Amino acid sequence: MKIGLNCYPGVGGSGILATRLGIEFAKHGHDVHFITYERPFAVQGIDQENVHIHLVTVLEYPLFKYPPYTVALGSEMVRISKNEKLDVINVHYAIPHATAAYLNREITGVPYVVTLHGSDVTILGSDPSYHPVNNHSVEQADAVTAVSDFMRREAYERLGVEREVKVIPNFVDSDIFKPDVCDSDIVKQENETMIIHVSNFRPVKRVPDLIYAMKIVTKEQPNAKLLLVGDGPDRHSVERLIDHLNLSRNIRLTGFRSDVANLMRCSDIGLLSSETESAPLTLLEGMSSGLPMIATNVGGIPEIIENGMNGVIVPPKNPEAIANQIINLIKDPELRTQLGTKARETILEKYTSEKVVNEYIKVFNDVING
Ligand code: GMT
Repeated sequence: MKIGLNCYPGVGGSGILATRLGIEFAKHGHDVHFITYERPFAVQGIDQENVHIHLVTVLEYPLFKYPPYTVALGSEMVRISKNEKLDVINVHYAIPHATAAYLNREITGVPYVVTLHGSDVTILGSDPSYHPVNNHSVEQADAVTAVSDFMRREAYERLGVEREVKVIPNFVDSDIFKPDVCDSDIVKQENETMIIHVSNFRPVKRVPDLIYAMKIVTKEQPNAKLLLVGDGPDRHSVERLIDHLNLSRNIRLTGFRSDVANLMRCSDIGLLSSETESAPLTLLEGMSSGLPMIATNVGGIPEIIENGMNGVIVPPKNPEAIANQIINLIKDPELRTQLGTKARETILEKYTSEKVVNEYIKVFNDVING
């Protein structure tokens, strides 16, 4: 099958998911054509014969205050659909990708599948400045998928979508993210408990909540260490807060790391404090690594974590609740092991690449065969 894949190529979860999916499609023998404005972050360094990258050229012109990206993307989709004889295009994150794919189908007849991820539905998609065109482009798609049941409900309730939306969950490479020997330059002392948080430091991740939680935790457990992995808009304010609360001995910021799987393996507890999420990849990665994850009770998270069984759920915007659960897990290594083991089992049962890739391929086949 010749599959066009379109996404935001940066470090956002939807782009990472789409690129990991593309790599998996290619491993299954399909021809994959990424159509994006730059080489996707997650395919850097991956050279597979049947993975092709086509970059969208956005022409600047003095008249334009806002260069018309949707027209440029649609035009590149048309070029690739015709030249490569694509069977289907799968766009990740609806705005504006679904509209470009809709235009492409008008011109070339190539069907498109929209995958809904997050703010393309919850915030932007429902805003009047985007809603009429975005809604139409989603409604008219040959198939629509969402990464969680929460996202599907949001599509109905916020976007006003009336058509069928199929839930295909996100996935994690359980061979990369797996419990194993810790092999990293970031080594903890024997009496320390290492807690890890990985994110893009956007306000929605509420990283400061973790810092306030650590202030409480370290009063009782001075050997608790928090590793903050990643980078983004809140990083500087988080650094200042750590200094202000005198926590630099207990919290370390690593910036971007390419060895997240290793860092997770070297940790004892994972944390996610977001105020909303549809199906967070870092949660799946932590669980796949056998970590007991503490995560907020928002969006699609309760679909993945069953509280007290394969992880711990806490109310959002509540550092004290996070702190209490961290302390509880520090004191109870047996519970950590129990939750981590169940977490890994959950991943192997529901969130493997094999399972998810097959579901996407089935949707594509159904679309192609009408
Ligand atoms: O929707 C966003 O704000 C960004 C989007 C992205 O591209 O990172 O994130 C969403 O998609 C990810 C991949 O499916 C999910 O892991 C994230 O939970 C989701 N983020 C939100 O819903 C805030």
